[in-house]
Amino acid sequence: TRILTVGAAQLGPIQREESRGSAVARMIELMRQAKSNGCDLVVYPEAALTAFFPHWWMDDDAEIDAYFESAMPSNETAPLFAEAERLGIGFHLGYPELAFEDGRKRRFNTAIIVDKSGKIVGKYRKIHLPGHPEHRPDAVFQNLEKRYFETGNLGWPVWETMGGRLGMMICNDRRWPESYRVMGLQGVEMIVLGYNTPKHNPPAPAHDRLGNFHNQLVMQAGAYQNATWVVGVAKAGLEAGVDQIGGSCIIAPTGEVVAQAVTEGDELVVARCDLDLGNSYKNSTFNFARHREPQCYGMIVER
Ligand code: CDT
Repeated sequence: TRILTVGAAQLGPIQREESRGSAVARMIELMRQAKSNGCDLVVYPEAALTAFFPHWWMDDDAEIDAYFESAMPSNETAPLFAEAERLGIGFHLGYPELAFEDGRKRRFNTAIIVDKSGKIVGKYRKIHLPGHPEHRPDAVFQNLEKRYFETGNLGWPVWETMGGRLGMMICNDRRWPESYRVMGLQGVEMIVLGYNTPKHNPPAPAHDRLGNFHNQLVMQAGAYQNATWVVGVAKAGLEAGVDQIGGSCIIAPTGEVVAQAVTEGDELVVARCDLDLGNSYKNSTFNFARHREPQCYGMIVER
């Protein structure tokens, strides 16, 4: 057995007027709880430092950029890195990233893995961006990720760190089997992800009653079908007028939920994860080399 003890650090709402410093202080409190619960790694939500701004329309470039980080660590997140290093605990953090690449400013919905020495060992940029680029003034809230972010350009690598093979995805990525499978093909042992998922889906309100079910359904299926742990962490509760699901959970390679949040506030959920638990699946039912038939899967990448 190879045990990686993980803390899913769910955050309750962060209101528009709350500073990043205040959000980071809440995250440090959860990090300390994680350490005292024996965690090696603490996992924070998507875009964890502010209210989830794709839920409202902004025209002004400077106003948009103010929600992004152009350096990591930034001044406001430096205390989180320092505390992690002091405690000797790794963490996963989602944040909007302002990059200067290919001679222009680019915006991504990004996440990182930081190891126990405080070093950034992996970076991922969200690939499946939900929502719409145009203003929908009649909707009760916006879902403007297609306006504020570009499609991620880093693929889905996996990283050997903290004794395991770890990968990342972000929120909407978890609904797509391809996200898991690309990492599954690299032998991933734990996928960490954060999410901001409204309870109400304006284009399809009939789905609203199924939000928590679908959240769990996709992560459990992804975990089992790829013989990997999945750690999904919410920013939950009523934030800037948008009510978001909680349900942060840690899912085993068996597909079973082993720990789950019971509130919609700041809450730490802990599990001792045996990274070898997926081996019997990787060697039998999901022995990809033996049982996959990729010559039949072409349509998946052709359209
Ligand atoms: N942040 C994010 O990706 N949220 C989306 C909302 C889409 S509504 C089905 C999600 O997939 O949870």
